[in-house]
Amino acid sequence: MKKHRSVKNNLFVAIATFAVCMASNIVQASSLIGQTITEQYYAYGSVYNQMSGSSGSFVAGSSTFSFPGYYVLSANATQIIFNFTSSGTWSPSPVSYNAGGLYIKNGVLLDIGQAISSVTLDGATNMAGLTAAHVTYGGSHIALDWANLSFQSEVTTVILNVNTTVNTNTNTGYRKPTANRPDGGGDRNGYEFYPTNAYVADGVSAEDIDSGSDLGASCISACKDKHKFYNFGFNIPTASHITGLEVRLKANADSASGSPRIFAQVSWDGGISWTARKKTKVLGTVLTNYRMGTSTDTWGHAWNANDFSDYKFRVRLINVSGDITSDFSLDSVDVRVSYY
Ligand SMILES: [Ca+2]
Ligand SMILES: [Ca+2]
Ligand SMILES: [Ca+2]
Repeated sequence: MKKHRSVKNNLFVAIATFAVCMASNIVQASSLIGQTITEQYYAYGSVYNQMSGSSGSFVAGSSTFSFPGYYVLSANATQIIFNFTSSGTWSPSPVSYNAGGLYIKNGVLLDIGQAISSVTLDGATNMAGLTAAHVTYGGSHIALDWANLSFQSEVTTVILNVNTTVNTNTNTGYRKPTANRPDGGGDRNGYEFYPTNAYVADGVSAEDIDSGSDLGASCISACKDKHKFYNFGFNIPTASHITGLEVRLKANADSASGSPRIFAQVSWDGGISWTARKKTKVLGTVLTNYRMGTSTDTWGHAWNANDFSDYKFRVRLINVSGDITSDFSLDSVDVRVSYY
């Protein structure tokens, strides 16, 4: 008797896992250490410079400033500290400073040299009557108004908790190029058909047909077609700190033969110097987005905002395949820069 074997087909269910990328703010805790802090006394309706110690500066974490007969001023990473060295009462005064949200009748204006996100009175503060209403701040300045309030030698302390944390989630959004040029290597013509089609993601592509002049997979510089894209029109504020950049491509190849990939490099000096290459996965045969870099990846270069000017910034794409009949299609290339 023949035994019938039932063959079960195992059905493998591919579970697509979606990585949900939350847009999170990257914050950088900043410290006052090493920062030069300046102090200016205001009273009797104006700036007041008639006493030794009316104005001066010190360095947080390494020096102090003395206002003789009043206090010694110092700072650590997050606090500015007044320790009073004599006893007395600050005089009544008309308004002496009132600008940019800063207000002083009789008191002191500090400039900490970096943007302030908040200032609070520390719980150890013990000047009677001094409240949050006596502290104003804006930009890099803090104003303390202590008119009519008293202090005691070696007892009174006023401590400001200063928060200079900065938010680094600013980015340029994805910017498109408005200029292109083939670079040397391979057939020396890059995307020889309709290169401007790569400016906008619209399903219409620039084409590099039968890309490359040699099969050598290691021959990335000499044997492969390259194309530069530029004039992205970035407008990044001059003093910004660049945290990273992303190059995004929408591309496909005609076949997986030769494992076609696109490599990318970026330049900060008009194409004289280039970063190390990054590469896409093996391209599929339908248009797909490929992203290289992240908001915190500088591609190994210390960037200035000015490096992203149209005059300087370049993206170079290199089409790499082990099959010289590979065709590359590029619907779009765009770049997003993150900074604070
Ligand atoms: Ca070509
Ligand atoms: Ca072909
Ligand atoms: Ca296009």
